[in-house]
Amino acid sequence: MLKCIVQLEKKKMKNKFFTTLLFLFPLTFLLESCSRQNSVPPNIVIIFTDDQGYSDLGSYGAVGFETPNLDRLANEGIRFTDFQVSQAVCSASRASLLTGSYSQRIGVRGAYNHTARVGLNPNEITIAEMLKSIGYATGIFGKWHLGHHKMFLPLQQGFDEYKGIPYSNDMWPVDYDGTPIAGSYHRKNFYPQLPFLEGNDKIEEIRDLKDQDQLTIRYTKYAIDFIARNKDNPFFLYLPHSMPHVPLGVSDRFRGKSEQGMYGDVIMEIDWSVGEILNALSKYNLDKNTLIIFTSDNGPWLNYGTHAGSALPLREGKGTMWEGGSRVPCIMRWPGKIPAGIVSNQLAATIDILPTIADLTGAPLPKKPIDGVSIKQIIEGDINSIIRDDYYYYYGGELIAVRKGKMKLVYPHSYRSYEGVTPGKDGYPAIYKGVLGKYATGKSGLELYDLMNDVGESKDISSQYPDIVTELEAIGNIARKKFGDRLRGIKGIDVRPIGRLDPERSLSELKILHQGISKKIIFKTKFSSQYNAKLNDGKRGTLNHRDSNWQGYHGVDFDATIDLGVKTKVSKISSSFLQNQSAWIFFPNEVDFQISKDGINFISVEKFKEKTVMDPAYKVKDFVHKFSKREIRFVKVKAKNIGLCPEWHPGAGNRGWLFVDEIVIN
Ligand SMILES: [Ca+2]
Ligand SMILES: [Ca+2]
Repeated sequence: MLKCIVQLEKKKMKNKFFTTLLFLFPLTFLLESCSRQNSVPPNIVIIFTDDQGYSDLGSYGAVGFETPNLDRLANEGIRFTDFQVSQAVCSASRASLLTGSYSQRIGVRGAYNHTARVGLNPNEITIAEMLKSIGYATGIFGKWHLGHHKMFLPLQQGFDEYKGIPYSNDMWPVDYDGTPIAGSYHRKNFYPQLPFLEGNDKIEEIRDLKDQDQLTIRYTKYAIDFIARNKDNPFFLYLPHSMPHVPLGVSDRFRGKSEQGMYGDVIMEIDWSVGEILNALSKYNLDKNTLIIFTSDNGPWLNYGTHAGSALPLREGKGTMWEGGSRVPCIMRWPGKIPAGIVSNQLAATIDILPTIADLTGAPLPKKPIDGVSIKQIIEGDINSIIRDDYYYYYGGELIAVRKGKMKLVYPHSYRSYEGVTPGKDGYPAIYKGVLGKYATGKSGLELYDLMNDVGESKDISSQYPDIVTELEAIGNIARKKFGDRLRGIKGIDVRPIGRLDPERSLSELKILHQGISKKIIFKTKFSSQYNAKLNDGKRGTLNHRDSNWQGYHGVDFDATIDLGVKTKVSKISSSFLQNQSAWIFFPNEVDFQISKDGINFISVEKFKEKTVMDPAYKVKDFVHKFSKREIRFVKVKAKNIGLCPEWHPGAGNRGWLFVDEIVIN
């Protein structure tokens, strides 16, 4: 009670009531009540590594290198053995950590490169915004990867300060062995120089491995400086390391120090960094008022072999939703609050971090629905309490698996596989079937695994436990209804839009009434089975070519005729086409509108010619022909596909796509 009064009255130091209090209570008692340990919300430090495997820490069974500081963190706090990311890939995983939502809910998928025109929607509330709202200082030092355009950068998502790289450290014009290849013919020439940002501005470039070698030290230095500057106020420090994502970089101090090799050296340096953070907290007497969370964004990138970590005994790695991809190490430490040396085997996830922090700090939760739950009870020592009983494993829009307790139901799907592929070494990915960096493809059926007794997902027990399968299917059905499932062509009702750099079409443009709706269409050319939207349903496409309102033609022209059934007075014909050159979708080179009364003799009423130009923007172009009312029955729209991707395009020589969404007749 007194503590609260003291806090509330802090600003009114001079008022009489407070002076009276000073007289009434011994000064020492009052000072203790005011000390940061008791009355101020905790500082939050999240250290997030990139592609570090489940078993790449001493306390998780690392082989060939030691992690004394991380082990100390585990000895002084809680270690989770069943901790999940939302998708085993950078951008999606980061979006979940910062918003407490399944990435599927908020539309973030995959790993953005420099061509991305999307990012975490600025309307989403991040941990930084949440904590800023109750007065925290907020800083991020490291890899962002939630959109590199200004509107998506950390300063626009609740962070006071930012230093680091906007996306992955391998998105640069440098060969796997470290040779800069800018200007020469090379697949990595697709990338511009890797920018290093301060705030919203590029301040330098990471141009070679020597620059990469300094990243861990630099991020650590910035982090410690941030702690020093904010030692007297609550702060949120987010330290998303670029390492151990390839290309590996390590300073001379740790190079050659581990038995494992370069990867072990890199983890040892990260471990050193954790030690530096611990030292800084201790130096400023912040230990007892700081929650540190250490975890990784996804499992190891196994086809980099000696430059990759390990998730053993888990199955597969990064890019898959087998446990090796989705299950990551996680340690939390808060002396005095989290009992020392405890281990929880309960299911928990990065999406639970935001609500847990809200619970611990009193910060208000985001107003929009999120998916995480507070695991405060577990970290305070009730290690066996079941707070999260189910979980959805999505990857790239597909519902791959669902969990209930230790049971995991995997749906039939194709997946990237590292099995049977000889991994690469010294910074090179595997060569599979003669192609550098290619993955094998695995295929699963409907499979049930008991992760309690078979954490390596080796024994499908679905036929023995049909009731459990049914029970888990029900969870999967809820997931699909809420968030959709590309494997089954289902759109979710609870999804929120991704942030877009390019202006999106308005709702009135997306749903329209016209005379062609439900009328018969005759297609002369073949559209893709994947992009098979209707052109006579009054629905038009958004900038997302996967929104199921686009019809796609792969290297093929478009030629379709609508039969209105009877002669109809018409004054306007229009069709729109999509451009998203990063997805190999181009505007047509020619659009031809034709009309006919009998379906035999067609008159071309207007032909539009388009020149293909390099343009990274996602755009929809509406081709419209207007005329004074005429009685017609048939409308034909023809559009010429670009054919092959142009010379300047990364897909040069491969078939380009043409996307059309509706034949609108008024
Ligand atoms: Ca990653
Ligand atoms: Ca349509």
